[in-house]
Amino acid sequence: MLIAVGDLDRDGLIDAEDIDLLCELIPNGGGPVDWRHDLVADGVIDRQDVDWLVRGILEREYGDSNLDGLIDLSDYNTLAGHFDPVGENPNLGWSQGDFDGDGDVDLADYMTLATNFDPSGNASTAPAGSQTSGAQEPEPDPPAAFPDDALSTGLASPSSRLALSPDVDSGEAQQALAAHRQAAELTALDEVFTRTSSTRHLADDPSARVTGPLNSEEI
Ligand SMILES: [Ca+2]
Ligand SMILES: [Ca+2]
Ligand SMILES: [Ca+2]
Ligand SMILES: [Ca+2]
Repeated sequence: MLIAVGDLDRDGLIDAEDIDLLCELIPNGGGPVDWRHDLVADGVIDRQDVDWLVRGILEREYGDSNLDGLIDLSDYNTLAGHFDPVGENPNLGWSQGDFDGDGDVDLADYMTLATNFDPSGNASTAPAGSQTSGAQEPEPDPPAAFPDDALSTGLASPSSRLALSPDVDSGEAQQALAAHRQAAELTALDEVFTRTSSTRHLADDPSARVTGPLNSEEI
């Protein structure tokens, strides 16, 4: 039987499980390399191979948890629902929002999704190097506080959060849904920040919210 390039677990599908499998191989990437895993054939398993699987073979982008070609509220909700910055859940993978394959669903994964947010599915293949694929650096020991620069450039910036919703195109219902989900997400993130050293409370910060018709119950 022919196995498609990229179908690492040979189940007949090229999907998120194959991405997860490839990410798990990276720490041992310098060891004996199975050529079927070495998608960018250079003798090592590394981020290049993952990039090729995601963008070249699947023609998707980081942040697309369900690999449907859109990076939208559905993906956002998936990530928010599995937000796990200390990696407590050992089963987290791409389809739960761990886009950099480091075993957690954290701020870096969130920023990847936010950066690539594209609910209209333009499927633009971004120029190499412009995306946050998480290749830059391993996470610091998870229970520690988020790096200060991540806080100042990331969640602490209301504009980076607001960027998640204005392009949603189907009107007030979508906007209300976005605002509602965002409120829930802000609350969840605040719990994280409370455990760390941050004193900022996004859920209490009107500037961090989408203002829109929100007529269902408050969280
Ligand atoms: Ca597979
Ligand atoms: Ca390679
Ligand atoms: Ca998606
Ligand atoms: Ca991650």
